[in-house]
Amino acid sequence: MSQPVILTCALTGSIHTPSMSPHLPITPEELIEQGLAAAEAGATILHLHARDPQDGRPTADPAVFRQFLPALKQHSDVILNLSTGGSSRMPLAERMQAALQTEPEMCSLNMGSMNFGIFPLAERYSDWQHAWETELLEGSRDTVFKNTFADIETLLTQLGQQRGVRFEFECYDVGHIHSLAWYVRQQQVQTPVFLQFVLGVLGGIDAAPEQLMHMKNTADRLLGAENYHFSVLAAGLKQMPLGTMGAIMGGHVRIGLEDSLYLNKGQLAPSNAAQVHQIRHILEALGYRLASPAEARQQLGLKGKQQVNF
Ligand code: KMH
Ligand code: ZN
Repeated sequence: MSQPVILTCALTGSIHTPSMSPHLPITPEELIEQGLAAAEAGATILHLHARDPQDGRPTADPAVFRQFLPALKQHSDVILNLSTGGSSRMPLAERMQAALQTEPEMCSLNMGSMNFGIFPLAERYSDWQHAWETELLEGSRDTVFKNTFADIETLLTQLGQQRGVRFEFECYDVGHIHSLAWYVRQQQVQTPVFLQFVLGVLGGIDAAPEQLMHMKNTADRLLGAENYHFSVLAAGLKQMPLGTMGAIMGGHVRIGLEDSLYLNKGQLAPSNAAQVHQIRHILEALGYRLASPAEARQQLGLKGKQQVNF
């Protein structure tokens, strides 16, 4: 029997904006409701960003995270993974504050500076609810998503070594895998590592099957297949097909409204749980099952939900 599939559900992110879908969770109450529903539907991990409850603008304010983290922890066994990516225009010190204070089991760690173009989304919509939405989208044309080696080392040290946080290493291209392999060789990162192959972000590798194979082959060559677990995150409409391909390749899957607002072309997902149900149906039809949080904690070497600070 193939290994159970660790399913990450990324609830809201900082790419999509409120005017793009009425189903994108914004407030702490909506994040709690959608997070628990996604966990109930089978999600193993929730990848979490926060938003200003007033207008949906991305925020990294620890006080906002603290409005929803305790309820998610109390009412589910799901693994809570805090983003240190925030939004690409935030400085790292701001992006990592919530994780420093709450000391979660997992955090994302972005493995390189890059362009992160979400400005093409602006031309697909018209009646905007908030002025900040088009400013954020257009602003990505001239923003570098900064993740220098010093930034990476700050996260490895202050969250990894000092707080026992394990990482979802976000790799948007093969160069990011090269950087991670270097840190493994420097013994600054312990194996097995958990790689998130991110495909389809404008500025990173494109979302095509041959590129997923290229990322996998690169990780095998630079890390060794026995030294990493991988998950597949494809942005937009490639989310379900490339995620499914990832599971078939022996990997794990990430879905969620952070990365795609859709179930299918032209069909908005009515919730994060609907995407969980969809990928679960596909995977189970192919003979796979979803991993429980307990199985994933064991496989990824997590510290346990009682070791967090919320
Ligand atoms: N939005 C994803 C493409 C992070 O939060 O650290 C990448 C991401 C980064 O989730
Ligand atoms: Zn994220």
